Amino acid sequence: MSAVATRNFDLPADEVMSPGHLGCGGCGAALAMRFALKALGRETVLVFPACCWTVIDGPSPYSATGVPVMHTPFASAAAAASGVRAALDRRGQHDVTVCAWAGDGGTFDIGIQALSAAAERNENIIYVCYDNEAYMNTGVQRSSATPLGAWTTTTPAARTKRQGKKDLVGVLAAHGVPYVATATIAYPEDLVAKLQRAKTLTGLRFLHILAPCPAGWKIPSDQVVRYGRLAVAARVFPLFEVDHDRWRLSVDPPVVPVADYIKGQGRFRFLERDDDRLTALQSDVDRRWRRLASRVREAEAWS
Ligand SMILES: Cc1ncc(C[n+]2csc(CCOP(=O)(O)OP(=O)(O)O)c2C)c(N)n1
Ligand code: SF4
Repeated sequence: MSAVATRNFDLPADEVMSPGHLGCGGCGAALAMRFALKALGRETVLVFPACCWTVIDGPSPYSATGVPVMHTPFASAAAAASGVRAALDRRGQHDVTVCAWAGDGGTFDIGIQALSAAAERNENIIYVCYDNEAYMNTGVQRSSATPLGAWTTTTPAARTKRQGKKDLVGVLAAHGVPYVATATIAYPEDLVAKLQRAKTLTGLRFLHILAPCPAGWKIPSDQVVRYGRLAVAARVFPLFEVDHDRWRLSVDPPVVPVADYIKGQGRFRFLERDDDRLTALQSDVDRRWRRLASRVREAEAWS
Protein backbone atom coordinates (compact mmCIF):
# COMPACT_ATOMS: atom_id res chain seq x y z
CA MET A 1 0.00 0.00 0.00
CA SER A 2 1.31 3.51 -0.78
CA ALA A 3 2.02 6.00 1.99
CA VAL A 4 2.02 9.76 2.68
CA ALA A 5 -1.62 10.61 2.05
CA THR A 6 -2.02 12.84 5.04
CA ARG A 7 0.07 15.98 4.79
CA ASN A 8 3.11 15.98 7.11
CA PHE A 9 2.50 12.42 8.27
CA ASP A 10 3.74 9.10 6.99
CA LEU A 11 0.47 7.17 7.08
CA PRO A 12 -1.20 4.57 4.86
CA ALA A 13 -2.88 6.41 1.98
CA ASP A 14 -6.12 4.43 1.91
CA GLU A 15 -9.03 6.41 3.41
CA VAL A 16 -11.33 3.61 4.52
CA MET A 17 -13.55 6.00 6.48
CA SER A 18 -15.52 8.47 4.42
CA PRO A 19 -16.25 12.15 5.14
CA GLY A 20 -19.79 13.13 6.12
CA HIS A 21 -19.93 11.37 9.49
CA LEU A 22 -22.23 12.67 12.22
CA GLY A 23 -19.67 13.56 14.90
CA CYS A 24 -19.38 17.09 16.29
CA GLY A 25 -16.87 19.37 14.57
CA GLY A 26 -13.35 18.44 15.67
CA CYS A 27 -14.46 15.14 17.25
CA GLY A 28 -11.37 13.24 18.44
CA ALA A 29 -13.27 9.94 18.33
CA ALA A 30 -13.92 10.40 14.61
CA LEU A 31 -10.23 11.10 13.98
CA ALA A 32 -9.32 8.01 16.01
CA MET A 33 -11.45 5.85 13.72
CA ARG A 34 -10.03 7.43 10.58
CA PHE A 35 -6.46 6.62 11.67
CA ALA A 36 -7.34 3.20 13.08
CA LEU A 37 -8.94 2.04 9.84
CA LYS A 38 -5.81 3.05 7.94
CA ALA A 39 -4.02 0.44 10.04
CA LEU A 40 -6.77 -2.17 10.23
CA GLY A 41 -7.76 -2.02 6.56
CA ARG A 42 -10.97 -2.84 4.72
CA GLU A 43 -11.11 -6.50 5.79
CA THR A 44 -12.37 -5.50 9.22
CA VAL A 45 -15.63 -5.97 11.13
CA LEU A 46 -16.37 -3.36 13.81
CA VAL A 47 -18.47 -4.02 16.88
CA PHE A 48 -19.98 -0.94 18.58
CA PRO A 49 -21.71 -0.91 21.95
CA ALA A 50 -23.83 2.17 22.76
CA CYS A 51 -21.57 5.22 22.51
CA CYS A 52 -21.01 8.32 20.38
CA TRP A 53 -19.80 6.11 17.55
CA THR A 54 -23.26 4.55 17.35
CA VAL A 55 -24.35 8.00 16.18
CA ILE A 56 -21.19 9.18 14.38
CA ASP A 57 -21.41 6.27 11.94
CA GLY A 58 -24.81 7.48 10.64
CA PRO A 59 -28.28 5.94 10.35
CA SER A 60 -28.77 2.69 8.41
CA PRO A 61 -28.27 2.16 5.48
CA TYR A 62 -25.53 4.82 5.65
CA SER A 63 -22.20 4.20 7.40
CA ALA A 64 -19.11 6.39 7.58
CA THR A 65 -16.70 3.58 8.38
CA GLY A 66 -16.72 1.79 5.03
CA VAL A 67 -16.58 -1.64 6.74
CA PRO A 68 -19.29 -3.91 8.22
CA VAL A 69 -20.52 -2.72 11.61
CA MET A 70 -22.44 -4.61 14.27
CA HIS A 71 -24.21 -2.65 17.01
CA THR A 72 -24.48 -4.39 20.38
CA PRO A 73 -25.94 -3.62 23.81
CA PHE A 74 -23.77 -1.46 26.03
CA ALA A 75 -22.21 -4.17 28.18
CA SER A 76 -21.37 -6.70 25.52
CA ALA A 77 -18.84 -5.37 22.99
CA ALA A 78 -16.11 -7.89 23.84
CA ALA A 79 -18.55 -10.81 24.05
CA ALA A 80 -20.21 -9.90 20.75
CA ALA A 81 -16.83 -9.43 19.06
CA SER A 82 -15.79 -12.88 20.34
CA GLY A 83 -18.92 -14.32 18.71
CA VAL A 84 -18.24 -12.56 15.41
CA ARG A 85 -14.69 -13.96 15.50
CA ALA A 86 -15.99 -17.49 16.08
CA ALA A 87 -18.49 -17.17 13.22
CA LEU A 88 -15.85 -15.87 10.79
CA ASP A 89 -13.44 -18.64 11.78
CA ARG A 90 -16.19 -21.20 11.22
CA ARG A 91 -16.58 -19.83 7.68
CA GLY A 92 -12.82 -19.94 7.13
CA GLN A 93 -12.51 -16.13 7.07
CA HIS A 94 -9.51 -16.10 9.36
CA ASP A 95 -7.98 -13.03 7.69
CA VAL A 96 -10.83 -10.70 8.62
CA THR A 97 -9.94 -8.55 11.64
CA VAL A 98 -12.59 -8.23 14.34
CA CYS A 99 -12.39 -4.98 16.30
CA ALA A 100 -14.58 -4.06 19.25
CA TRP A 101 -14.73 -0.26 19.35
CA ALA A 102 -16.09 1.23 22.56
CA GLY A 103 -16.08 4.42 24.59
CA ASP A 104 -14.61 4.69 28.06
CA GLY A 105 -18.01 4.16 29.72
CA GLY A 106 -18.53 1.00 27.67
CA THR A 107 -15.02 -0.22 28.55
CA PHE A 108 -13.87 1.02 31.96
CA ASP A 109 -17.30 0.61 33.57
CA ILE A 110 -20.17 -1.24 31.97
CA GLY A 111 -18.22 -3.42 29.52
CA ILE A 112 -15.38 -4.47 31.82
CA GLN A 113 -16.87 -7.85 32.75
CA ALA A 114 -17.17 -8.95 29.12
CA LEU A 115 -13.74 -7.47 28.34
CA SER A 116 -12.07 -9.23 31.27
CA ALA A 117 -13.72 -12.51 30.27
CA ALA A 118 -12.56 -12.15 26.65
CA ALA A 119 -9.05 -11.28 27.86
CA GLU A 120 -8.99 -14.31 30.16
CA ARG A 121 -9.97 -16.52 27.20
CA ASN A 122 -7.43 -14.61 25.06
CA GLU A 123 -10.00 -14.18 22.30
CA ASN A 124 -8.48 -13.35 18.94
CA ILE A 125 -9.89 -9.80 18.72
CA ILE A 126 -8.63 -6.24 18.81
CA TYR A 127 -10.42 -4.14 21.42
CA VAL A 128 -10.13 -0.37 21.06
CA CYS A 129 -11.33 1.96 23.78
CA TYR A 130 -11.54 5.51 22.45
CA ASP A 131 -11.42 7.51 25.64
CA ASN A 132 -13.10 10.91 25.77
CA GLU A 133 -13.11 10.64 29.57
CA ALA A 134 -16.88 10.71 30.18
CA TYR A 135 -20.22 9.35 28.95
CA MET A 136 -20.45 11.94 26.18
CA ASN A 137 -23.28 10.54 24.09
CA THR A 138 -25.76 10.99 26.93
CA GLY A 139 -24.60 14.47 27.91
CA VAL A 140 -21.25 14.27 29.76
CA GLN A 141 -21.64 12.08 32.85
CA ARG A 142 -18.63 10.94 34.87
CA SER A 143 -17.05 7.58 34.09
CA SER A 144 -14.21 5.81 35.88
CA ALA A 145 -11.95 7.20 33.13
CA THR A 146 -12.80 10.81 34.03
CA PRO A 147 -9.71 12.45 35.55
CA LEU A 148 -9.43 13.79 39.08
CA GLY A 149 -10.84 17.31 39.35
CA ALA A 150 -12.83 17.30 36.10
CA TRP A 151 -16.31 18.79 35.82
CA THR A 152 -19.09 16.60 34.42
CA THR A 153 -22.86 16.84 34.85
CA THR A 154 -22.63 14.22 37.63
CA THR A 155 -19.54 15.85 39.19
CA PRO A 156 -20.71 19.48 39.09
CA ALA A 157 -18.92 22.67 40.09
CA ALA A 158 -18.73 22.26 43.84
CA ARG A 159 -17.99 18.54 43.66
CA THR A 160 -15.77 17.94 40.63
CA LYS A 161 -14.41 14.40 40.34
CA ARG A 162 -12.71 13.23 43.52
CA GLN A 163 -11.23 9.98 42.25
CA GLY A 164 -8.38 9.49 39.78
CA LYS A 165 -8.67 7.70 36.46
CA LYS A 166 -8.85 3.91 36.62
CA ASP A 167 -5.63 2.27 35.39
CA LEU A 168 -7.32 0.08 32.80
CA VAL A 169 -4.18 -0.61 30.78
CA GLY A 170 -2.63 -1.98 33.97
CA VAL A 171 -5.71 -4.13 34.50
CA LEU A 172 -5.52 -5.52 30.95
CA ALA A 173 -1.75 -6.06 31.18
CA ALA A 174 -2.35 -8.05 34.37
CA HIS A 175 -4.51 -10.45 32.33
CA GLY A 176 -1.34 -11.40 30.44
CA VAL A 177 -2.76 -10.68 26.97
CA PRO A 178 -0.19 -10.40 24.15
CA TYR A 179 -0.44 -6.67 23.53
CA VAL A 180 -1.79 -3.55 25.22
CA ALA A 181 -0.93 0.03 24.33
CA THR A 182 -1.95 3.64 24.71
CA ALA A 183 -2.25 6.07 21.80
CA THR A 184 -3.81 9.41 20.93
CA ILE A 185 -5.09 11.11 17.82
CA ALA A 186 -2.43 13.76 18.43
CA TYR A 187 0.31 11.26 17.44
CA PRO A 188 -1.25 9.51 14.43
CA GLU A 189 1.91 7.71 13.29
CA ASP A 190 2.32 6.18 16.74
CA LEU A 191 -1.36 5.19 16.77
CA VAL A 192 -1.20 3.58 13.33
CA ALA A 193 2.07 1.78 14.12
CA LYS A 194 0.58 0.29 17.28
CA LEU A 195 -2.50 -1.02 15.49
CA GLN A 196 -0.30 -2.38 12.70
CA ARG A 197 1.72 -4.21 15.34
CA ALA A 198 -1.47 -5.44 17.01
CA LYS A 199 -2.70 -6.75 13.67
CA THR A 200 0.34 -9.00 13.31
CA LEU A 201 -0.44 -10.73 16.63
CA THR A 202 -2.99 -13.33 17.68
CA GLY A 203 -5.06 -13.19 20.84
CA LEU A 204 -6.60 -10.26 22.64
CA ARG A 205 -4.99 -6.97 21.78
CA PHE A 206 -6.12 -3.82 23.61
CA LEU A 207 -5.58 -0.24 22.50
CA HIS A 208 -6.49 2.70 24.73
CA ILE A 209 -6.81 5.85 22.57
CA LEU A 210 -7.18 9.29 24.13
CA ALA A 211 -9.74 11.10 21.96
CA PRO A 212 -10.32 14.71 23.10
CA CYS A 213 -13.98 15.77 22.83
CA PRO A 214 -14.70 19.46 22.17
CA ALA A 215 -18.24 19.17 23.53
CA GLY A 216 -17.41 17.45 26.81
CA TRP A 217 -14.02 18.99 27.49
CA LYS A 218 -15.35 22.44 26.61
CA ILE A 219 -12.53 23.22 24.23
CA PRO A 220 -12.64 24.80 20.76
CA SER A 221 -12.97 22.20 18.01
CA ASP A 222 -9.66 23.23 16.44
CA GLN A 223 -7.77 22.47 19.67
CA VAL A 224 -8.19 18.68 19.96
CA VAL A 225 -4.75 17.87 18.59
CA ARG A 226 -3.08 20.52 20.77
CA TYR A 227 -4.71 19.12 23.92
CA GLY A 228 -3.83 15.58 22.89
CA ARG A 229 -0.20 16.63 22.60
CA LEU A 230 -0.33 18.47 25.94
CA ALA A 231 -1.82 15.38 27.62
CA VAL A 232 1.26 13.42 26.59
CA ALA A 233 3.74 16.18 27.49
CA ALA A 234 2.13 16.66 30.92
CA ARG A 235 2.33 12.87 31.42
CA VAL A 236 -1.40 12.82 32.04
CA PHE A 237 -1.63 10.29 29.21
CA PRO A 238 1.79 8.70 28.56
CA LEU A 239 2.27 6.82 25.30
CA PHE A 240 3.56 3.30 25.82
CA GLU A 241 3.01 -0.32 24.90
CA VAL A 242 3.19 -3.64 26.69
CA ASP A 243 4.23 -6.16 24.07
CA HIS A 244 4.32 -9.66 25.57
CA ASP A 245 4.95 -8.24 29.05
CA ARG A 246 7.67 -5.84 27.86
CA TRP A 247 6.78 -2.25 28.86
CA ARG A 248 8.16 0.41 26.51
CA LEU A 249 7.60 4.16 26.13
CA SER A 250 6.93 5.05 22.50
CA VAL A 251 6.81 8.87 22.62
CA ASP A 252 8.28 10.95 25.45
CA PRO A 253 8.33 14.69 24.68
CA PRO A 254 9.79 17.36 27.01
CA VAL A 255 7.63 17.45 30.14
CA VAL A 256 5.27 20.34 30.99
CA PRO A 257 3.30 20.96 34.21
CA VAL A 258 -0.25 19.62 34.43
CA ALA A 259 -1.37 23.26 34.86
CA ASP A 260 -0.42 23.85 31.20
CA TYR A 261 -2.63 20.96 30.13
CA ILE A 262 -5.77 21.96 32.04
CA LYS A 263 -5.55 25.66 31.11
CA GLY A 264 -8.35 26.59 28.71
CA GLN A 265 -10.32 23.36 29.18
CA GLY A 266 -13.74 24.39 30.47
CA ARG A 267 -14.13 21.10 32.34
CA PHE A 268 -11.14 22.04 34.54
CA ARG A 269 -11.97 25.70 35.08
CA PHE A 270 -12.79 25.14 38.78
CA LEU A 271 -9.40 23.49 39.26
CA GLU A 272 -7.49 26.45 37.82
CA ARG A 273 -8.56 28.48 40.87
CA ASP A 274 -7.95 25.71 43.41
CA ASP A 275 -4.27 25.23 44.18
CA ASP A 276 -4.85 22.31 46.56
CA ARG A 277 -6.75 20.22 44.05
CA LEU A 278 -4.38 21.15 41.24
CA THR A 279 -1.50 19.96 43.44
CA ALA A 280 -3.43 16.74 44.12
CA LEU A 281 -3.85 16.19 40.37
CA GLN A 282 -0.15 16.83 39.69
CA SER A 283 0.77 14.38 42.48
CA ASP A 284 -1.56 11.75 41.04
CA VAL A 285 0.05 12.19 37.59
CA ASP A 286 3.57 12.02 39.09
CA ARG A 287 2.76 8.87 41.05
CA ARG A 288 1.41 7.11 37.96
CA TRP A 289 4.43 8.21 35.93
CA ARG A 290 6.86 6.81 38.52
CA ARG A 291 5.07 3.45 38.42
CA LEU A 292 5.16 3.36 34.60
CA ALA A 293 8.81 4.43 34.48
CA SER A 294 9.77 1.67 36.91
CA ARG A 295 7.96 -0.93 34.76
CA VAL A 296 9.81 0.34 31.68
CA ARG A 297 13.16 0.27 33.53
CA GLU A 298 12.48 -3.25 34.74
CA ALA A 299 11.72 -4.39 31.17
CA GLU A 300 14.93 -2.74 29.92
CA ALA A 301 16.94 -4.47 32.61
CA TRP A 302 15.61 -7.86 31.53
CA SER A 303 16.10 -7.38 27.78
C1 LIG B 1 -27.59 -0.58 29.59
C2 LIG B 1 -27.57 0.82 29.04
N1 LIG B 1 -27.47 1.86 29.90
C3 LIG B 1 -27.43 3.14 29.43
C4 LIG B 1 -27.54 3.37 28.10
C5 LIG B 1 -27.54 4.81 27.59
N2 LIG B 1 -26.30 5.19 26.93
C6 LIG B 1 -26.15 5.16 25.59
S1 LIG B 1 -24.67 5.75 25.07
C7 LIG B 1 -24.21 6.07 26.67
C8 LIG B 1 -22.90 6.74 26.97
C9 LIG B 1 -21.70 5.98 26.43
O1 LIG B 1 -20.53 6.51 27.00
P1 LIG B 1 -19.12 6.03 26.53
O2 LIG B 1 -19.06 4.55 26.50
O3 LIG B 1 -18.10 6.72 27.33
O4 LIG B 1 -19.04 6.53 25.01
P2 LIG B 1 -19.19 8.04 24.47
O5 LIG B 1 -20.66 8.33 24.46
O6 LIG B 1 -18.44 8.93 25.38
O7 LIG B 1 -18.63 8.00 23.09
C10 LIG B 1 -25.21 5.70 27.58
C11 LIG B 1 -25.14 5.88 29.06
C12 LIG B 1 -27.66 2.26 27.22
N3 LIG B 1 -27.70 2.42 25.89
N4 LIG B 1 -27.67 1.00 27.72
S1 SF4 C 1 -19.78 14.49 22.04
FE1 SF4 C 1 -17.55 14.37 21.80
S2 SF4 C 1 -17.06 12.22 21.25
FE2 SF4 C 1 -19.27 12.57 20.94
S3 SF4 C 1 -19.47 13.12 18.77
FE3 SF4 C 1 -19.29 15.06 19.91
S4 SF4 C 1 -17.09 15.52 19.95
FE4 SF4 C 1 -17.31 13.37 19.34
